[in-house]
Amino acid sequence: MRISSADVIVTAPGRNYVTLKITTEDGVTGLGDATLNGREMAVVSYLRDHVCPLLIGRDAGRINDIWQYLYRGAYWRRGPVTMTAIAAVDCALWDILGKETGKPVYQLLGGAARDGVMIYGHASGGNIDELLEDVQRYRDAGYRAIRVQAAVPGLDSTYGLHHPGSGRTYEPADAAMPTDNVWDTPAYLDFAPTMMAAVRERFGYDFHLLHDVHHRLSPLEAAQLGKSLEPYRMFWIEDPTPAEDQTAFRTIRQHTTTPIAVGEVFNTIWDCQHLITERLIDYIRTSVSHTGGITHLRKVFDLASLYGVRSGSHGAGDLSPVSFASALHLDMTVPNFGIQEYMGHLDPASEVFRTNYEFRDGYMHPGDAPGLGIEIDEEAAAKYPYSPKYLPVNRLRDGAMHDW
Ligand code: CS2
Ligand code: MG
Repeated sequence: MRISSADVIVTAPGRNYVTLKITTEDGVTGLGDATLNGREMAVVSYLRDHVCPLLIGRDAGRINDIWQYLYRGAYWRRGPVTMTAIAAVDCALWDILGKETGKPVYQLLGGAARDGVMIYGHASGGNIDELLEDVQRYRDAGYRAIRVQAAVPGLDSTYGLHHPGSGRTYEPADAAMPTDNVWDTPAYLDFAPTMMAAVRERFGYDFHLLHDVHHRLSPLEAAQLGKSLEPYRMFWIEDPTPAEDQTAFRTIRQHTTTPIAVGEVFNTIWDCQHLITERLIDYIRTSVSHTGGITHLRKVFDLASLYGVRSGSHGAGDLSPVSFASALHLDMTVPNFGIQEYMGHLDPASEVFRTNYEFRDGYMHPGDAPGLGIEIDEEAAAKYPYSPKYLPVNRLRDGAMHDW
């Protein structure tokens, strides 16, 4: 099982994706997602120039050793670029091991701890009526958990909504230069409880309700938000404050019982350590493709399990179907699984990535094909060339840059 080649495939079926394909001397291939939204080519270079040449000739079955070799051996550790590159290698090696042994990866990880993976879908609207219509759509489709976002009245644009005229896509990274959005915290804090009240009033309480704050509040504002949402029994509020300021979460915790989810921008167990061990959060949102792959994310979830923190991995559309398949295999096996985000992918993505996962009754299953159960059609991939695309940036009314 020696590695004979490692190739990076860059394609844009609906949005930009970077995929690592590792091939063994026996011709077995494995895939890993290496997409870092808005900074894609940094990971491409890291892989092509510094990682792929180091893999040739190595035993593909020594997944732990290769992980340590890339992490410790680089001297420069952590960070999104490094950890996304390592993740892609790690997932591709698990994929190869599955294909070699004829087993789906979740079996290699110790087997299923559940029958399926609860996912949450994303309802949104330009106003509350549109949002309620969208929630209805997810209810009809059988979702047991729904994230809700709506345009904040008085603001020209609100991040995280379906893009008008774009069908089901949203958070589209569709601009050659980042556009400026304008943000107003008091307007948002006034609006958020009315949005949740409308959703609960119409649909009741027999499904999980989630909301993403996109790192925009101060600790006290986040505490106020959490308190104002308590009557609506949120499953979580996500990223209430910028995640790198970790003691902020102590303040939020002291004031509200609304559960908190954090971690989509974290890359290692070290980033999560204090939030978990000090029980400052309820869900850890690190993803398989930005946190060192299955091998490392498993350690994060194991640490979290000691402290009653559950998993809730990031699964936005800028993580490719390869990432989503990898996440599902791990989600099947962790005892402290909480929920998995599923934003879905645009239609051209299914031309390029052949998937095996299946949605049934609110749950996803990764399927039983050997490995990750995902293939890439490189001819189709070549039809969708890369060009740089950016999400918007966020400014306050006075023009100052703000978090998003
Ligand atoms: C969002 C992300 O899904 C989420 O929770 O916060 O979509 C995030 O905006 C993007 O992944 C950024 O690349
Ligand atoms: Mg988020």
